[in-house]
Amino acid sequence: MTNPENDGAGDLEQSKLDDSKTTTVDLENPDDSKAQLINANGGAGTDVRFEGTAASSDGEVSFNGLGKEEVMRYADEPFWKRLRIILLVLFWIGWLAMLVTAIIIIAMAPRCPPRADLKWYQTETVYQVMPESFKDSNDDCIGDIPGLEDKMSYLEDLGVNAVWLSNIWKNQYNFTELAITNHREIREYLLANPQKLEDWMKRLQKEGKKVILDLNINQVSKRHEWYTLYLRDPEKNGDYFVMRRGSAAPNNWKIEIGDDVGKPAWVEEPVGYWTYRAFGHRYPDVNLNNTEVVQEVKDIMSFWFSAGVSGFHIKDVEWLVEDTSDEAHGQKHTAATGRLLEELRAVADSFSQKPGRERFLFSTVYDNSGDIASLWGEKGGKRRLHMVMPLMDFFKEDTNAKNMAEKVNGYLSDDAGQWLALGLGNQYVSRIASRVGRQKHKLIPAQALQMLLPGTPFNFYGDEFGQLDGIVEEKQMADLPQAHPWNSPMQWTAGDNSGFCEGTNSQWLKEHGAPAATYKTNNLKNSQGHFDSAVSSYDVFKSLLALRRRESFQWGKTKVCAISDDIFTIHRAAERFPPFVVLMNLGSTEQHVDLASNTQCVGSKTEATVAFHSSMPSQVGETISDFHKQSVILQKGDVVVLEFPADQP
Ligand SMILES: [Ca+2]
Ligand SMILES: [Ca+2]
Repeated sequence: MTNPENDGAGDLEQSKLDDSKTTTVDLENPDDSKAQLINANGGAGTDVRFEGTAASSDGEVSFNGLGKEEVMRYADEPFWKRLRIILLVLFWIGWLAMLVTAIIIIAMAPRCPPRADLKWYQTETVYQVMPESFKDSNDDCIGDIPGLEDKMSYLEDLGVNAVWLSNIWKNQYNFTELAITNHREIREYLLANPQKLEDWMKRLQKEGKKVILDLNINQVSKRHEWYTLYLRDPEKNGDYFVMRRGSAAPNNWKIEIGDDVGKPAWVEEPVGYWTYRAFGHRYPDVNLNNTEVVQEVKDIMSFWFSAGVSGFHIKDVEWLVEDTSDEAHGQKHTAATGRLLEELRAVADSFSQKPGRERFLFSTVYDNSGDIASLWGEKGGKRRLHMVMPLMDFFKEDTNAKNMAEKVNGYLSDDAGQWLALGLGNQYVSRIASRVGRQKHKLIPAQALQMLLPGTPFNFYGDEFGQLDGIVEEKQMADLPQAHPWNSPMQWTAGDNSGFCEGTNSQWLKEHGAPAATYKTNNLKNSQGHFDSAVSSYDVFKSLLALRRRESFQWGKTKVCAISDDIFTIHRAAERFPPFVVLMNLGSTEQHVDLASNTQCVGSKTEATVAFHSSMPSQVGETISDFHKQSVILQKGDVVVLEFPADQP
């Protein structure tokens, strides 16, 4: 129901409101019309109405202008007609000119050259240390993690932001690696617990630095909890190991690596239960076909990824999962290993959401026989390892350009997902400087190979200045089969114990070698001081590491050739960036290289700038033109890198 009184009062109010909100505009047009803008509902909306009066009143705004007749008279005059047409034409010409200019600018503007989407582990150089041999902090002459922490500034100066620590997990035996007793604890003599390591890694992360660890999962110590549980109840817990029941070994597989090579790989323990051991009788193989075990491995990875680890080196990758139904070939490179790698990759990927913080997985293989292509890449949606390192231990005293080209071409893959890890040495092989022996001049070409091929370089500590193998006396070698003179302590200086420790002799030094007698000259400080040559291999290493940051070396296409027995070439070219040619003389005499007759290997551009010269650094920056008339002269062991102009779009 409505109240009439209230309705009347409402109308009055509305009327007052209408008047107060009215603004009248006197157009003085021939019809004497007057336009009013009226707020008809108290401000919520606006009406427009015309009134038939020309008179002004208070509050009205009025203006004068041309009448319609006047306007029409001027409008018909030829001058104004022409002006209107000219202005109209000019407007459209201007508009079209702007359109055409915009199209030309867009079409002619130089496009940015395509850049590859590389992750940090593809652009950085990795430095591998045996923590026991790198730097001692407490005078027991066993290197440790605080010692390494102190030396991180050295790595930074070298241009390295990623360090790979080998074999740090708790082990049944000192200085060996196979008998891990706990994947979440650290060897005592390394002077760090997981929390300390985590704190350190998190500090490094803030500086953009990375730590990589070994992931040793193929076998464990017999003192590992898993094996203890197995012994307690083989029927219930046996599935954690490659185990078969029976009165005889399931097949005649032999141990192929380690101290027990050639012995049967199956051991009966306890009676009626056989466990498989690929690396020796003390190290039972874990059953990585068992989903519970795989979950344990994933948990170990997550534990360390969460603590700040940036990548894992998966050890003994070819041996991970066996196929006992295939007695002839089931010990190595099985299809099940590929499937396991996909599961482990998924864990790394789940920690890789933040750009620059991606986690990666890689492995070393010692030859490219077997199905190594199945280990890595992202083919057909099967994401496996990020990288594989076919160790370049073929590089020796007698290496020439031809056998090097053959080997390297065997590693290069057309699959962009199959990124290479480039390593010349590790703790299991004689050091590169010792391998080239009396052919010392070959050390620099070896470094160039590691730095300038497509992939990520992994430098073994000391190789950056050409450290030689240490010395383990023959008597000790007989007593200590695990002795490895190639991971003797880092030779920092010519001082006592080569600057590695200030204590007295330790078991570590006994087993892994005193520094070679040459350490007084063959040490880092000496190499940095240029005492024995104009350009040391340390200088070369640093220069090549910097050169590697150029686009063509980062993601360019690669062509590798031997243009003679002595001259090895690498051509690297990224689209629309300056291409490079690397020339190396592996022979023992001076060589004159005629580029013009080797265009299939080095390209056909006729002008270049010297980007690197191993024996004459003063030549860097000089321009060489017309290779048809002049050849490039290389002394023995020389590495020369030429930079060519980029292709224009
Ligand atoms: Ca120590
Ligand atoms: Ca295995």
